[in-house]
Amino acid sequence: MRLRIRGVNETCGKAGRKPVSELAPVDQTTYSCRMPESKSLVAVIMGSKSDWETMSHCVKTLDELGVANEAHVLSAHRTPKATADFAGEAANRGLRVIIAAAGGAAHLAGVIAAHTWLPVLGVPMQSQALQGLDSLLSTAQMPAGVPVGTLAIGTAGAKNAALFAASIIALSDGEIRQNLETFRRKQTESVLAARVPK
Ligand code: RP5
Repeated sequence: MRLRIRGVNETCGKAGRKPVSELAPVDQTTYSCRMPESKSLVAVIMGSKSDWETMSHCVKTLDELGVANEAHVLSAHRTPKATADFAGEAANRGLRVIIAAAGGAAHLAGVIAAHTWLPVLGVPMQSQALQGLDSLLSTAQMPAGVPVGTLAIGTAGAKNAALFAASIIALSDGEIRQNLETFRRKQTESVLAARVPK
């Protein structure tokens, strides 16, 4: 028996409903954001401007380490075409690592990773509903084949994503390697210099 699939222009359900062909057309504008050539080695992408407070720590750390970077708001679900375009062009623009931060059903890092061979580091944002556990699982639990290197939830993850990206860049950049080593040395010194009241 052959199944008959209802055509899109057929009415279904209540009498008097307009066929789809008579309805106002859906706006199918696709938005893209072509990026200029840049000297950035790392791109920091966040799903919403509301992620900036956390991700500013990532950018600050990259700046401290002397890693040329750029930051953009792009969303896997609110700007899907622009996100795919960005990821698809990233390697040719000279980017070497992409850091992607999102909260909730956080598929941004995975979607970006699907469109580029560059290493993608995911930073789960602390969500209101589940304190970031939702973001962590949806960023980390990528099925085999398209990896996302996932960091900790929130500010710690934002800073560590910058340090991890710098380590990747340092494999082929002596200046960044020195900056990273200096960062580690100062961090060690400040911990050893710490004094408690007792
Ligand atoms: C995600 O949804 C964003 O990455 C953000 O963490 C979260 C909430 O976004 P807003 O509703 O604050 O724009 O896409």
